[in-house]
Amino acid sequence: MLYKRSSQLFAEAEKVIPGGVNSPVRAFKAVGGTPIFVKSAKGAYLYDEDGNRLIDYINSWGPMILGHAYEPVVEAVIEKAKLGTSFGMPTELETQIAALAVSMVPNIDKIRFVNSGTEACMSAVRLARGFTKKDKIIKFAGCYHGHSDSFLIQAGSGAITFGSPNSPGVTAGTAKDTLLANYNDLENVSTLIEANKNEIACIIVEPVAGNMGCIPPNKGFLEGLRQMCTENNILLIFDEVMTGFRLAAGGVQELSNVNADIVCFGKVIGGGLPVGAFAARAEIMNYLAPLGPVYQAGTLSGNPLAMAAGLAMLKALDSDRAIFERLEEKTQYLHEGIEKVLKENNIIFTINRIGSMISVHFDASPVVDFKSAAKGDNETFKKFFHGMLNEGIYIAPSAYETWFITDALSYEDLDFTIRAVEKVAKTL
Ligand code: KE4
Repeated sequence: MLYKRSSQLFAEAEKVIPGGVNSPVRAFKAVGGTPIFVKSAKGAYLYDEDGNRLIDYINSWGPMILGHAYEPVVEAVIEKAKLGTSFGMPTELETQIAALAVSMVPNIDKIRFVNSGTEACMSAVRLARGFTKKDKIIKFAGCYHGHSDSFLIQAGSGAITFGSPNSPGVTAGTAKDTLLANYNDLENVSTLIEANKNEIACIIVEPVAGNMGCIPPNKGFLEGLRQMCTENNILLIFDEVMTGFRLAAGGVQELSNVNADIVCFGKVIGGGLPVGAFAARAEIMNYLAPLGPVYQAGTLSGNPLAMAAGLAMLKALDSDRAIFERLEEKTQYLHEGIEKVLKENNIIFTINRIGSMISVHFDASPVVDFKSAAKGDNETFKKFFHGMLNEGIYIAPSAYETWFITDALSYEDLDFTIRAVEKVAKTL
């Protein structure tokens, strides 16, 4: 694979954009080499600036669940753009997508749209603090809820990759209100709650973690969090920015039958345009301005183009619920194929998978939390990443990410990918 043009473009970008990228994980720092500049994408494929075609397993970090340039979304955005691109005034479209989202997701009455997953999670925590009149939050090491100050404490995703899970610029005053727990460790959470009696506003959790690789909750973990929150007047926030409208129409609440108090969304809900959202029962959401005292706002919140894309996406998922089974079947097929060829080549690995999320870890032990995820052999991962790229497969440029399967992937694409893993395994 040639990357001459991408390298030239990266050198240009570095002159005017910090690190040449607008989001750190894109910079390939964890795997080395220069980032790929994409020219276009369609379905399961990316077409880069050097004319290479790549099978995409990142899909913009989750949104492109139906494949790139999905016609109904593209058409909806084009038509809407002709009627104006932003008004800063209410539109019927916002009510339509809000009503559809509320009908698809359990245990929410109202939803507020924002422009990113970070904004959704940041606002959800402020709402929880305002509603409970308590200051502290519990988050889990390795979970990532965006780059708001309160979350950059042992954060996952790019924060781990760059070894700055506790980012400079986050004040001690902020950090003291963020308590850190271990994922899948209920005893640890219970100890934190006891030590901070009546001071904790919320527990925010990725109900399926996707920012330290893919880590499903152990049996009883979410149920345990629910019970502890109910018993201690703590709000349970499910950060479903990754899992919402991906693992099921109703997300992990539907899969687990565990009800969160506030749910955060991003990625899929915007169909590839900048959309985040947070939702809860009316009693909580009515605490938000202009109805209640908790302030939250945004010039481009509910932007018509973003809402048009999101509505087209949610309509497609709502009308074809079989997609979630198709995604699960394709991901299982890929899992079994990769597992077979890695075993045949005596590679030490473990694979985590749930629904259309999967991750490959180069370590033998089960990956159930940040500590076990960090044990993965990163040198092997780097070779794997670049080997797959050379075979025309684009996976996350970091071991601390999950792959996102899209319905646009054919079984031929999956077989091609498995054969690529087989070739690369021989070089590891
Ligand atoms: P955004 O602000 O990036 O839209 O969403 C933040 C966020 C919140 N919650 C979860 C569970 C998330 O996964 C994310 C963002 N995910 C990363 C990928 N691991 C975004 C990629 C990036 O930072 O460029």
